[in-house]
Amino acid sequence: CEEDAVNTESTPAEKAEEKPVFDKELFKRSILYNVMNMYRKNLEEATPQQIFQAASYSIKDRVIGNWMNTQKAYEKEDPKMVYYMSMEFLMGRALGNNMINLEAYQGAKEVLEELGLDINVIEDQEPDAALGNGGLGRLAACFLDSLATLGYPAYGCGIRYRYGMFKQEIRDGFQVEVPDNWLAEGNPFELRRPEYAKVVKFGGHVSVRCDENGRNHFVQEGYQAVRAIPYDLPIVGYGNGIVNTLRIWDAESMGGFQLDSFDKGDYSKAVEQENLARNLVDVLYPNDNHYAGKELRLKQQYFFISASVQEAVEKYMRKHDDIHRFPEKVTFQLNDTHPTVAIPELMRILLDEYNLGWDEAWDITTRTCAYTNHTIMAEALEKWPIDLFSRLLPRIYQIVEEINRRFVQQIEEKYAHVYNVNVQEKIRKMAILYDGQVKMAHMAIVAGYSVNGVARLHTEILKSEELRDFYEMFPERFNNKTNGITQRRFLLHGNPLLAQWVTEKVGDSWITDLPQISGLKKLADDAEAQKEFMEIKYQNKLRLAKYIKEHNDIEVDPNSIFDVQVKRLHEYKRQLMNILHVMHLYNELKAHPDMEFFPRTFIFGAKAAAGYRNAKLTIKLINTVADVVNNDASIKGKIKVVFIENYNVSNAEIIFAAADVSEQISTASKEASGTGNMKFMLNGAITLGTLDGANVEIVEEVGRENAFIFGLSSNEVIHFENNGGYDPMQIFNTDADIRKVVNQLIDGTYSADKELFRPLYNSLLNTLSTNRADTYFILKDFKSYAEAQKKVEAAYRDRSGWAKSAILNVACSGKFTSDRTIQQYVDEIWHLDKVTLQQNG
Ligand code: HBZ
Repeated sequence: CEEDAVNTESTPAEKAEEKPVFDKELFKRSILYNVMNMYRKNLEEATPQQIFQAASYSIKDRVIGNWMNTQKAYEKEDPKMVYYMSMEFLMGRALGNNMINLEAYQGAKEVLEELGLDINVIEDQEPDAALGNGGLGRLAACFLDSLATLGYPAYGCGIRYRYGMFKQEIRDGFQVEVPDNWLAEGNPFELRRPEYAKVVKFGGHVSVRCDENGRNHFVQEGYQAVRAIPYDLPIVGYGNGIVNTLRIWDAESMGGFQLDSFDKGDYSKAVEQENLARNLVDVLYPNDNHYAGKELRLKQQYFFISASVQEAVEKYMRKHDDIHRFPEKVTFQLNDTHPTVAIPELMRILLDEYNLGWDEAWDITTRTCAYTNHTIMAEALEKWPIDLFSRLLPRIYQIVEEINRRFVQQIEEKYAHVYNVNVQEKIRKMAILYDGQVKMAHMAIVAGYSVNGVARLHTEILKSEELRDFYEMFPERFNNKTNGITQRRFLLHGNPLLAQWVTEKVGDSWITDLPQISGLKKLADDAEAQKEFMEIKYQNKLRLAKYIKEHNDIEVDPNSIFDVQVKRLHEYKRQLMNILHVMHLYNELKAHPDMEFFPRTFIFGAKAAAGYRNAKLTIKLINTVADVVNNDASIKGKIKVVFIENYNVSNAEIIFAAADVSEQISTASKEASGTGNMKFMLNGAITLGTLDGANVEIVEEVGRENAFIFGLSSNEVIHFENNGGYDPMQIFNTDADIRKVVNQLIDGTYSADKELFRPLYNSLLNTLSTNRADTYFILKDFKSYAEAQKKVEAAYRDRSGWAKSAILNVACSGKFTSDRTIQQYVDEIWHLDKVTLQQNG
């Protein structure tokens, strides 16, 4: 029927006329001019870093016109906007991404070639903008890419940390954290916007003044103030002329010794105020899925939120006169609970600056704010001590108290006369203020018009377990938005060979419409296509092998199975289970040197939070095992173990492209979604995983026969947890293979210091070390994992069968584009309208 359809679209020639092509000559002249103008050099004299800077300014020139047009169109059309509020935006590098989205990559590559330059070398000069820890921060970056590409009006709001996620160095097998001075050479794409500066106030106390009408006014006095200065980064949509804005705030001192009139003449306070500005945005907290309760972190949260909310309200009022209609033009999406002070901050502005009554202000706020939950891990939940919170944010705290008072009343009204419900128990579990703590998730749910999880399973667990009481009270607020990733970075940019191949087979519509990639399904059985696919995978494995040789000085065999686990290091993600299994395979090979064995390369990449002992020790263990195994000539290189230092967005692109096996082995129920799993799938790696997070949906799309699924189900895990755990000693005592590897942690096999890995041993067996032994069911799942690994090996021997499965993974990845996720946020939560523009050349 496709052939019969009447074609109303423009011909390719007409299309070419509509779309301005990238002007290569102009780009070339611009680079040469920039090198000269910025450095008084000609190209031959310039360093690669200087050429990167020059090229970035040339690309920025291409972006600027579209950026102005977009913002003018928003000004004119006055569409509803989403403000994506996030402590983290893990953007990675901008130059390559901007060239890709301007559809200028190929042209730019050719120009650089003509100038005798390799585009990869130029791109490698750029530091990653690593303003995030992991999944949550990278999701925010993918969302911005999709919002711009789909043409939705959006702002990202965040912090311009002077130091992003630390750089990881491995010394003697241990992780060492090195500061990430990403702004050292300047950031060519950013714009400082001092005209939009805001003042943010901390501390002091609240006075009540009664006006002539008998109305109370609340005034914060004796505070310390900081000036928030926004820096704007362009977010370029793919081929559509749209450029949105990521606005990140820097902190500057108020200058001079300006203090609130209350404190005039207080020298030490003035010095404190200077220091506050100096430290506020120094560094990103490097914890993922762990709440540390640091005062400076709460200051960071309020700082960027107060500035962003003030700006959103001011921007709205520049065009409108009725604040009551604010939610018709503005929505705030809170990326986890970190930005939840947006709720009382918006209330404060409406109550204290616009003099609205409580009910009016509450109505506006609760129609504006929506909340995304990214974890069920108890240790990640933000619970601020009331004394800290109220001291730092006295007026905000008063408002939180009132929100809580009314909510508790609502609980009482709802349940007072319900048979079998203990109202006090409900209040204990649900109140925002309880036990001396401010529970941020509770506030986000009570004030949010939408609460969403990030994969279907995760949302179901929220509803039935962690947030059950809230779901019972506000069922209509709960919804799921399964995560996604941008194919523009993780296939088009990261894997040019596969991208080209896909385009040859199904056309290039997948770039903005990923489900079109399903056209590959019909090729999965085609011997020629399988051969081509495997050749591309081989080339990508060579590229990664070269990276590993350069960075680790380890030779790996590109014909071996590349089995990869890259993600943050966390016990629930079970890197420990993976390396214990490697130790087991090594034991097997040593015991049976002539056993059938397909060569394997186990690749790890992971940063551990600086204070997370067992995570850091797992890195040491991986490196120690690598040293032993890689240097044991008797196994003839059949196993190699590689720990890639400083896993980040840029080397991730190279790693995903080269993977055969994608390790997604979290304890079922613990990984909210995962997004690395999707990046691997898109690049044709096969998932070896538990039925956790979005793995469930991946398997649903590709078919269980095209994945290796093992281990306890989430229901089984939750059942054990609700009944006091399980007894790992029983497994230890009965399974000789497991006993052997666990004992090897403390018997000197891998470390002369037998006590070195004792904490890992204890975490598996010793109930004294934690409240329960093997909290993450590593020994429980080990056997089933080892069996799945055997199936991987057998499957890989069948080259054609493997190629078929891998191609099907690519073909079935359409659901996991962040374009789909964003469209669902738009349709079901935000209700935005698209803006269309012509792209400038
Ligand atoms: O968010 C991750 C989830 O673990 C992952 O399953 C999901 O795919 C991803 C996107 O939804 N969560 C995080 O990355 N969380 C953090 O990085 C984090 C950072 C600071 C915190 C708490 C969590 O205080």
